[in-house]
Amino acid sequence: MQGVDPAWLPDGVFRPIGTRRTLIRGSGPLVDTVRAEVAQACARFGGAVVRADPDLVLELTGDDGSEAFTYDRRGGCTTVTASGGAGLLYGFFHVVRLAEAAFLGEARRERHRPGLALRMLDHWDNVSVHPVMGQVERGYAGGSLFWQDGRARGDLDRVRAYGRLLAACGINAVAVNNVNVHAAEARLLTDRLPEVADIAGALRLYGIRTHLSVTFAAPVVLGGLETADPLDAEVREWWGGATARVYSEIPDFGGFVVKADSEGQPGPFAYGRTHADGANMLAAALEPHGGTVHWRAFVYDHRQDWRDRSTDRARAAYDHFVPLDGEFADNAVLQVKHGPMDFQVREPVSPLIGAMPGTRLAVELQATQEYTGQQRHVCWLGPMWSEVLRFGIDGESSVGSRAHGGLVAVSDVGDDPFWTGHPLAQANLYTFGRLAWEPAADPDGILDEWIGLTFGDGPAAGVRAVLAGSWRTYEKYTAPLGVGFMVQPGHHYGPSVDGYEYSPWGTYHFADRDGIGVDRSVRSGTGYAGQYAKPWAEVYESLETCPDELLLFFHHVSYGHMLKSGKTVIQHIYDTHFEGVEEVEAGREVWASLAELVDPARHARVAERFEEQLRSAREWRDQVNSYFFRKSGVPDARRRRIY
Ligand code: GCV
Repeated sequence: MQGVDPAWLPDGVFRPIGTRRTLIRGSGPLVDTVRAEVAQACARFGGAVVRADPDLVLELTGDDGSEAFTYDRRGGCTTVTASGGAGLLYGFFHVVRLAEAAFLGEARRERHRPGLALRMLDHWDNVSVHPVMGQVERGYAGGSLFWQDGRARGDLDRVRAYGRLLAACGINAVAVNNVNVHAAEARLLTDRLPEVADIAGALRLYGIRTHLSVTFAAPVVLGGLETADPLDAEVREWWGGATARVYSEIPDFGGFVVKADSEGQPGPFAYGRTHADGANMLAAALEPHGGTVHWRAFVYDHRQDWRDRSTDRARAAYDHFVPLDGEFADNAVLQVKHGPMDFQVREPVSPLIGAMPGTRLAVELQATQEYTGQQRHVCWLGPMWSEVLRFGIDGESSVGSRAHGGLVAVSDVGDDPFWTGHPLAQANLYTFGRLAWEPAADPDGILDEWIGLTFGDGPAAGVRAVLAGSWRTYEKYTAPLGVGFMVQPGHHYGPSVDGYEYSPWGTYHFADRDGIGVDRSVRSGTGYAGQYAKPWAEVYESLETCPDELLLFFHHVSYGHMLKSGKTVIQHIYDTHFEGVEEVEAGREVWASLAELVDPARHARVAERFEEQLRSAREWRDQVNSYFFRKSGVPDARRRRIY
């Protein structure tokens, strides 16, 4: 596609396959996709699709829908076998990733299967441009890939190319519209369904199922009923009929995503019903067709009085949903944000994830960088996500192993030529897919894989240096020690230490002249720390054992409080903010040194973003340092410039 960055699938990565003789056995739509891929690579590099004497065999042995594949290397031949079309597709991309190594060496047999069955991207895309949120809510990569001029795109080439990129990192589900469902978008469920079907048709070629965000009020706003009460027979019938019509147009439709009773979206509370009642009604409508409802747990009071110290937003999801454990239908998945607040650069893992053993949970991450630099800053989130997925909920079983309902990320993609606005933000998308496939994978290995595919060897060390520590760098120059927010209200870009301090959103830091932080202990605070299983409830409860990086999330301490690092809180704030900016300066220099080794357009885009990142990081440093110097009166031990 002209003018569009090839991301992790540049032509060159197909050379090892494209120069070989490949035998393809089996039939079906995904085998056709694989065959077309191989044929295209051979046309470019001189290999062939053959009937005998192959170097590579790609074989579909059945049709059981499995995504697993076997990779086998023996007698100078490489074989991928799968019993489902998707497995063959993933096996093909596995060979692409291995490059020459797929055709070297002897006697290797490996079985690959995804750790999580559902690996999904949620797009917060609006069909029409929303007056406040724009077309893509919290989108930093241009307009929507799916919707243009108030309709589904007529030309779906870009959507197909997106599907291809996603399949190459293992993603198998996409929700195509915003969880805040506005008037036009509500109709995607009914009279505008053919537009969704067109998109689903393009994504299906790469094994991706399409999901739709729906409004809980649909029976009223679309069906003309007087109620959306989930226990009302007519309402249930309406949903049953609407869902059946979806499946008649999109037989492999994945299901619904629902944000209910959250930030103004309608939900079951209006009818005195529980969230299990609401989710189960939709689950019942989807069940005959094999679909799933993803019901979001992001339910909290966004009209809180800041004076009210008894309400703690961090507690909300647990308080609302844990009493409902065991009540959700088998095809209802509760989708939980990975942290208790809202995708801050540092949050503890949501205690809900460990507290609902009788419910299928999906964990939601945010690839779109709402609070992590909005794709103007380099911030590779792989280490943070990996920490979340490997977190031992009860000291043992990991989040990754509890996410039976899958791993979901809010997509960072738009119609930008580089897909993600900041070209290096592609690494987040890729890392998400690979971690969803293998939640225990080493994120650094995934980063190397992405760099190798996207850039080749030349600039690899430099690109790695820019990305590897970028999440910690971002953390250093923004809100300290897990306290979060301190962003400009509304758009959430750039610093405003008190921006949300006296607001109704429940996101406070409580800084005064003596100290800072939120007391969430059981002993003297909101009791949030007690929502964790052992050992975490005790670890977080105590000032002695609470990890430094989360200290202000769990405790209110004085500026002179000594961290485990041996620094006081105030000196930590000063030091990290100076260091963070220095690290951005260093990253910018490294990037500049790669000019000859990186495609000029891509290089220029990143270079331009680095200028803004540096400006913004300095602003963060100076506002945060000045704020705390003025509040505390404690000077920087190193006497650096604070305003
Ligand atoms: C789609 C945060 C964001 C909202 C988003 C919401 C959610 O509050 O700022 O834009 O809405 O999360 O996850 O539903």
